[in-house]
Amino acid sequence: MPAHPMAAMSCQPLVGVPMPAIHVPSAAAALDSGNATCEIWSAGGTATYGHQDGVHYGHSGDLLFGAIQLQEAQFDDEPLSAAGSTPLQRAAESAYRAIFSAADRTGFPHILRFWNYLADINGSSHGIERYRQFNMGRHDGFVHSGRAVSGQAVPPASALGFAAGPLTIYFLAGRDVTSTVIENPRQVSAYAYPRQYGPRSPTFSRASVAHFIGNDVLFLSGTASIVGHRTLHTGDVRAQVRETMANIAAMVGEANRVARQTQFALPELCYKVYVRHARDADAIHEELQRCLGKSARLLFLQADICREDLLMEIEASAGHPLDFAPGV
Ligand code: 3EB
Repeated sequence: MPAHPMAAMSCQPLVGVPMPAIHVPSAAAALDSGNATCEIWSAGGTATYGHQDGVHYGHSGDLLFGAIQLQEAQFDDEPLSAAGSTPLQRAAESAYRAIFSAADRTGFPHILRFWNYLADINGSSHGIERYRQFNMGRHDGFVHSGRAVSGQAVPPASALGFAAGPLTIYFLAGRDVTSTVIENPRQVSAYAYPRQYGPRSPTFSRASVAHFIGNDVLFLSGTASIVGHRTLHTGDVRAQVRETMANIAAMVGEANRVARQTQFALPELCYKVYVRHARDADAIHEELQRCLGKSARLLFLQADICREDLLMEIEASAGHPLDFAPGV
């Protein structure tokens, strides 16, 4: 594939290319040489770069990559009682409104995948957990942009925490591409979680298959040790890995029923593994190799998971080329 960068994360600046820096360090000792890990999405053709309402983007042909980073302090101007919402909630709503507006205006309305990173995701302020504040703002951002908050139109996503930094959201969007959204038969849809997980449910689907001309691309959302809507194996990181892989296997099975041009196999996926405690990375690595084989493509990152009792989470994709060059 002609490598023309649409976007890069955590790299040295390239002129014009949207590059949100995200403070999620490597969680694998072997990779942890002090170098930043860099994720680059590239596409054929010449990329066009621009920005609108704080959303920086690059697009080429059928695909757009966009990113927005917002400081919560920018939304700290009104007291909670007057606004009826917290600064993080307002930042999330504002970010999503800006994203949907930029996606529509550039002609890439079809969001294929979201990634969300926020500081102190398990912390609380204003009497409510910050992940729940984020969910309320994201939900309102979808609604006020005329986007559905359940069903086939909801894109897959991940939401992770880091120690400190701006609310950071990046996304891939398509121009004409259609995609089929997949739920996990072992899990309640996240947008239908009961109220015990917060006043507004998380707005994401479990996975999707995007049908490009000539190939299908699989996007799996952040997936954890949740069955139904409950966390399983609290305190047992190896059992959490096995349950997570059972969830991923179930979704790959669903994906293969709707894929039109490709069949996906677990060992071939590209995995991003978020580890709450870096000390668990070796145990997680061992379990994954047992399940996927020694040549599995795994990137280990240290991040907070959105439920306090989750020790790890895995996202994955397939159906696209991958150059994996640790340490470069
Ligand atoms: C879960 O299944 C675990 O809020 O966007 C995974 C992927 C999770 C995405 C999100 C949350 C999100 O509920 C957490």
